[in-house]
Amino acid sequence: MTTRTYQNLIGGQWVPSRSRKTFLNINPARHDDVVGEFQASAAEDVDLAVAAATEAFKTWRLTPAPKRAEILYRAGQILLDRKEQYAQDMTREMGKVMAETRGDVQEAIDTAFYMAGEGRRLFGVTTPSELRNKFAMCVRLPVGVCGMIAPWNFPMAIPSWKLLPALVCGNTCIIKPAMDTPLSTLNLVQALVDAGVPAGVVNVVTGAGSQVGTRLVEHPQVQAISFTGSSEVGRTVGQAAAGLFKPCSLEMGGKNAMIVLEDANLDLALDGALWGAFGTTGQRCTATSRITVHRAIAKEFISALVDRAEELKVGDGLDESVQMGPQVNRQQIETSIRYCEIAKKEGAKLMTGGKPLTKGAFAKGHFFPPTIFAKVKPGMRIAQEEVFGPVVSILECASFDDAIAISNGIQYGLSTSLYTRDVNRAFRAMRDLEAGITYINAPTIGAEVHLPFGGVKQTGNGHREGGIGAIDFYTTWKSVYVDYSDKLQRAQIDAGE
Ligand code: UN1
Repeated sequence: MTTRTYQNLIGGQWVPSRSRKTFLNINPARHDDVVGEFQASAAEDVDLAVAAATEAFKTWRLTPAPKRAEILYRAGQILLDRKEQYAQDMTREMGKVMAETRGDVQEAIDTAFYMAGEGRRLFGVTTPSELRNKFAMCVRLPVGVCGMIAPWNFPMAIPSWKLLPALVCGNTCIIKPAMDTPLSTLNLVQALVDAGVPAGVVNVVTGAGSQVGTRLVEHPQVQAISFTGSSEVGRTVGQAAAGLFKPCSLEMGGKNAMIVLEDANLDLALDGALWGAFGTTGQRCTATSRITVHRAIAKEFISALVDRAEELKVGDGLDESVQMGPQVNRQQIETSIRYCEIAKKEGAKLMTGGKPLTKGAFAKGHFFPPTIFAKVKPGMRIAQEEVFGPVVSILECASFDDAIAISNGIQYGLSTSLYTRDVNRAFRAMRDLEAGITYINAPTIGAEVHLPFGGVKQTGNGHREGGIGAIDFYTTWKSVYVDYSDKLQRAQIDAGE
């Protein structure tokens, strides 16, 4: 089979990078399967995309929001028609199993329909003036040209969280997909193009962060940056954006804790733990990577979790019977290996997994088994640092308060979860867990698109994606005063008599 070459989308045209350099996108489950050849772009390609987006902004910002929304709605319908194909493409480039890639495409569909509805809302505020015959209101205006840097773990959903609210608000966009998963972003954008998005309103430039991402962040005509990825890169992005006073939304790491109290429904907690820890091969920002279990049930819980984890079928996600796919690339496998070594040295007890799977059907891919460490102490690195792989740490607690303190005792604050049947403790946890998201009787994953998504502490810098949080990021407030008194009225000075 010949390898298909994919191009950048700039100003409505599919074009190669100026340098003509390309890179290959390889299936992480089968290294001899080349998904496609993509453009290895550089700063000059970004500059062309920014010029196109700047030009397109002149008319897109004046297109009525309900009309912009109709394009999003049509894109949602197109994605629905192509869901199966796009899910297969995603499993091939990213590895997660088909049920999950269907979910990823569905998340983009949900975002399209939700944001299409927003076209007839985008509510502002009216408020009384302190003066007579004067009207006061706040309206939302688009920010301008937005630069977006997307991760590989939700290669269509997360780009949709960025592109679709930005578009309905009247912004134009340049998106840089992750190098491991450019096809899913191109598929999303193809749906937008087919739905009628005008030339230059959405541009895609593929390539390395050091080339494309850096230029996007630094380009003076890019008015806002949205980044999802590692804390290390996020810090660089945030610092560069801060120097230019550019609004910048950062969504980064997590070390998400599930608490299982002694009164929990254990079967339910086990189902949740397996899905939270090993869904997407543990490669979610929201993955359950710490489980704090009450000591009264710890033994029973750990042994059942190990049994269930060992039963999970690992393999190529295109096989519908497989429950956990590969990791996305070699570096991720190396990180998993490194953290297993660290955990063992720290004195944690390896209960299952811990070494890459390399034999037989696994030889051609990046496979790592479900891995569980018990006897983990809160201060250990395996309890503090993000692995982003199928590795979960189990800690024990003596009480509810102890569990909350353990959960909060980290630098991150994305997602948390509590299993209990006690409504009082559930409500205290909702209040006291330091995280942007708390689940009761459900694992740390499973965010829905119409609620704000993001975290506290070092997970982010205070912005939210999803729901109204996204609308807030992609609009800027303008306060408008209309004086219809026909005389000069001075705020704070004239009494408004
Ligand atoms: C992520 O964790 O990287 O909440 C995104 C979830 C998904 C999105 C996760 N809807 O699990």
